[in-house]
Amino acid sequence: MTFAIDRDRLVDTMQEQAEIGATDGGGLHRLALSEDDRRARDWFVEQLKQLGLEVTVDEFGNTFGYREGADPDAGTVLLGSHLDSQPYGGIYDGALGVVAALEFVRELEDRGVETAHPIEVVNWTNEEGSRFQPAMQGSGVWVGDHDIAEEYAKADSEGAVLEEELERIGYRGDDPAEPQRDYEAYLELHIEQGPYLEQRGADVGVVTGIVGFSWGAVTFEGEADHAGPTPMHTRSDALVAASDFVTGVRRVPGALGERTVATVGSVDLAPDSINVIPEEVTVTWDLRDPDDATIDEGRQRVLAEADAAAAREGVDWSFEDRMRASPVEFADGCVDAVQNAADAGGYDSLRMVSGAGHDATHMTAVMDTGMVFAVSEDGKSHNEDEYTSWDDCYSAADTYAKAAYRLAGE
Ligand code: HGY
Ligand code: MN
Ligand code: MN
Repeated sequence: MTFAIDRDRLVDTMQEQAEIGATDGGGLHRLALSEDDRRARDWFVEQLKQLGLEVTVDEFGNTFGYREGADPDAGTVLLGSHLDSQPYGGIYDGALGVVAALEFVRELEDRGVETAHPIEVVNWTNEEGSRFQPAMQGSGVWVGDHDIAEEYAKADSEGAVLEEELERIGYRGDDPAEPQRDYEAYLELHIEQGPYLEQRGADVGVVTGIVGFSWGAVTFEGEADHAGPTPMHTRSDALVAASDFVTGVRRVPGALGERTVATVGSVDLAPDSINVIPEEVTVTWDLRDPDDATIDEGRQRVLAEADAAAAREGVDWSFEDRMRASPVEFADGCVDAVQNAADAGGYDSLRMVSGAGHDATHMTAVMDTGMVFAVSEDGKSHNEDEYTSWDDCYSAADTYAKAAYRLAGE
């Protein structure tokens, strides 16, 4: 039997979820543990209940829907992604993976198929790492890469504490945030968020692994003073040092690998007044590469840039690491299941490493893991203009469903 999902229902479900936290610009503002994240979670739980799945929420808000399999001894196949978004993100990032997992189970129900392996659908807490760092936080706690007490104590830029926000939205569940079952494999569908599939004219991505990360923040401390009477040569301007650092970070990848990328994405300064010399500026770094040693080398170079910039302006500086994740490779069995599914669907596929982080990064620590990519038009993402055509959404979701069906077995 060729297993295929329902295209119209996939589109309808995508449009339904996209209304929760919708922005005027056609994107999503659905920050982790916000009111809109709560509404998206409630929507997700309702979908799970309609499918008759056993719903559980763990103590970090990771939310699961479980479906029995025919073989009680077979490991559970875990499917899903995340529903939280960037401040002005697109409607596909994370959501397409959750919806594709739901559509797969809906198709099993429609066909009355009982798979050999149990199936579980998941929505991970705070994949984006925008409001609270690090990224992939919920899945990281679940596999034991983060200490839950430390993550509970994290605060956002307004001072809201993660643990209180989780309780406020009603998603601090009872289950321990760790595997409660024996798992066979994890499979995640996600948009590529880069240009390679479109450039090569491929329909779907067969993902073989994910790059590693170093995230951190540097704080420059100068001296607030009056913008008028203070002579230029006596100033200690934290923003001048930070600006010097930002251009330095931009040069770091050129000295390393061809896949190295580095970004300063967030700036916070005080006192933030037009006629006061900036006293304190905090800027973040996000450095990635497929090779672990290159990431460490890159982090050292970033810190050297901070030291040089501070010295040139005569200000103090300090830093804190915010995240360190090593590159991961996916299990051959999962990569082959995705490749065979793409071939069975008649899709042109491209094997590739993900430049974006995903919850799949952490899953490799506890089970065989694989991913399917959907085309991102113009490679755009983390932007309201993020776009994947419904045809491309379907090609990837159909590949995903076929691969999940292979892993779950009849
Ligand atoms: O940062 C990332 O790559 C992911 O979007 N959290
Ligand atoms: Mn994502
Ligand atoms: Mn993202």
